[in-house]
Amino acid sequence: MKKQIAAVQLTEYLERVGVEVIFGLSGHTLVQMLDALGRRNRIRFVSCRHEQLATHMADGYARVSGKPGVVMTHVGPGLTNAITGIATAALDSIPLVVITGNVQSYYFGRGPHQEVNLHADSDQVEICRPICKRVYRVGRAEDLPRVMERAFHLAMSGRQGPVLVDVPMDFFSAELPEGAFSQMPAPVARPAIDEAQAREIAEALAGAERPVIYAGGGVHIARASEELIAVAEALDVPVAHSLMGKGCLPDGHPLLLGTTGYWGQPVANEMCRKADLILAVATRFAETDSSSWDPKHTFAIPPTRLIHIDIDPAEIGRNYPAELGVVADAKQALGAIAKAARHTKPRPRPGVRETIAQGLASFSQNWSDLRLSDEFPMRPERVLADLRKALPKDGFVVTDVGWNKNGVGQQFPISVAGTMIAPGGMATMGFGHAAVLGAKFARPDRAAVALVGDGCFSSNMSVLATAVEANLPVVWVVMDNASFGVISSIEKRHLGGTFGCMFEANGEPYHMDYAAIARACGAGGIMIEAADQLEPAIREALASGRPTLIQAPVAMAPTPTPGNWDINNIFRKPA
Ligand SMILES: Cc1ncc(C[n+]2csc(CCOP(=O)(O)OP(=O)(O)O)c2C)c(N)n1
Ligand SMILES: [Mg+2]
Repeated sequence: MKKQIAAVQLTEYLERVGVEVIFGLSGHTLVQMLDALGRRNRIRFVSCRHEQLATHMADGYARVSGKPGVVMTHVGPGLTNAITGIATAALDSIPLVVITGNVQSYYFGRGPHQEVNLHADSDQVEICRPICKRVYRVGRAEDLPRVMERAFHLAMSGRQGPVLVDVPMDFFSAELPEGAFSQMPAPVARPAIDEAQAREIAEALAGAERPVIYAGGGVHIARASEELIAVAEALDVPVAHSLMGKGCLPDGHPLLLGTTGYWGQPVANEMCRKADLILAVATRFAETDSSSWDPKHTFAIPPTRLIHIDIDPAEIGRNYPAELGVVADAKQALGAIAKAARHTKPRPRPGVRETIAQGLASFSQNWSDLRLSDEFPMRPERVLADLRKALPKDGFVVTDVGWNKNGVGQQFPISVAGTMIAPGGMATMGFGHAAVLGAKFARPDRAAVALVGDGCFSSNMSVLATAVEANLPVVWVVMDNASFGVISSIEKRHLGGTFGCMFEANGEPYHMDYAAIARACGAGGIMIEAADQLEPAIREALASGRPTLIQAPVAMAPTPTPGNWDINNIFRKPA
């Protein structure tokens, strides 16, 4: 029987599975794979300078493309560097297949170079167990085809997430019979609800006095926003959403309440709290979206009745008791409910649209002047407003954590579903400036801007090199306040100081010249020196066709917090 090297066959298999890009970083354990990828030259290999960034890039790619992101890392430090990115994907239910090299199988346990073996021989996979749907350490070269099929199947099925495939390096070089990689992942029908259940839910919403639909990030993963709009409109039900659900209805839709929780909209919190029935779809009722589950603020369930649809049975009943839980794909379920809704007559709910419009308008008074402010360093609200003007409606805004995420969640209109990308569950600093590269790779025809803080950007600036090398014309808008701003605000508010949160050198605020660093890396770099320079700079950067960093000095200014966050009850000033 003819034989072929496993790495060559794996490369061809990845092509057949539909992989178009792998984000990774080399190491001796990967050399056979890199050679195979390079010789075929069909899958792009984006060579990164840090594995965390590679994983965030693959994550951004997966969020936009709807396909699994593929990452390749070296043994030991290669994999441990990737942990934060894998965890970030896991907590946002993003499918990744992470292929990691390991030491030679025949030296397991003897302590070969870079082996992790404190508790068991070559057991680096154990580090990933809590953050993966499944970890595989391939036991024999012959198992590699089966394990790869399992990895793609598991990453994409049910609640999506990362799967790790750990491959002793000698297996990549092993010869396997040609055609060894014959098993393709099966197309899997998503869990559905039946007609009777759909009718029951549609009728419950139609008959309710103050119903609300609450949409989570899973609505975007399932690409279900059209179906969601159809349900809301057919039954005349307002829609609130989590941070990750933002964009589920286009901005300005008369039934759109906006984001709930600590950094949300008062009218969204109010209507959710007073609802008699909530249909929650693809959400885990995360802490900050739910005002730390305090019934005085966002959700009071019970007495509010809850119908909860989620792909993962573990989410149903976890934070709030549901009168009906449904395990289903959001797109299928909402489609079925929209169909059933055509046969119902929703109860008239006069004044709902007016209440929403007034609520949103009166809260936005908080920043309507600030959006136009010429102050310099800039008001962050002006940064948002100018970015919104310059970014096409279908362009991506990728946030990190900090003012950028809180501000975008609350104050940045999104009118095309899936165009806001943020690290929700892990709230990982260092996500946005890398994930934007993956988003751009997936949709090169659309603009992609990362809005990030200076803390984030300076945590790992090698994204600049990767964007230049991979020729990905992304734009980074770096909000420079010389601090870990949101944390310094919390410290200041509760304890009076900002120790450990400010960037300082020789007792002065320490502003790095990120624009110059970008230019030194071969990217564009623009330093903003007056507020009115930002919007034209963003337009110029987007039109330039090259990766460009725009540094915007900003004032320290917290976002309004109409909801509740339990941490505010904890800190005590020492006597
Ligand atoms: C990896 C990681 N470390 C620490 C934190 C805690 N944290 C949340 S926001 C933040 C500050 C972010 O600073 P910056 O990027 O400058 O944004 P700013 O708050 O100034 O707007 C920190 C340290 C985190 N979320 N992730
Ligand atoms: Mg900052």
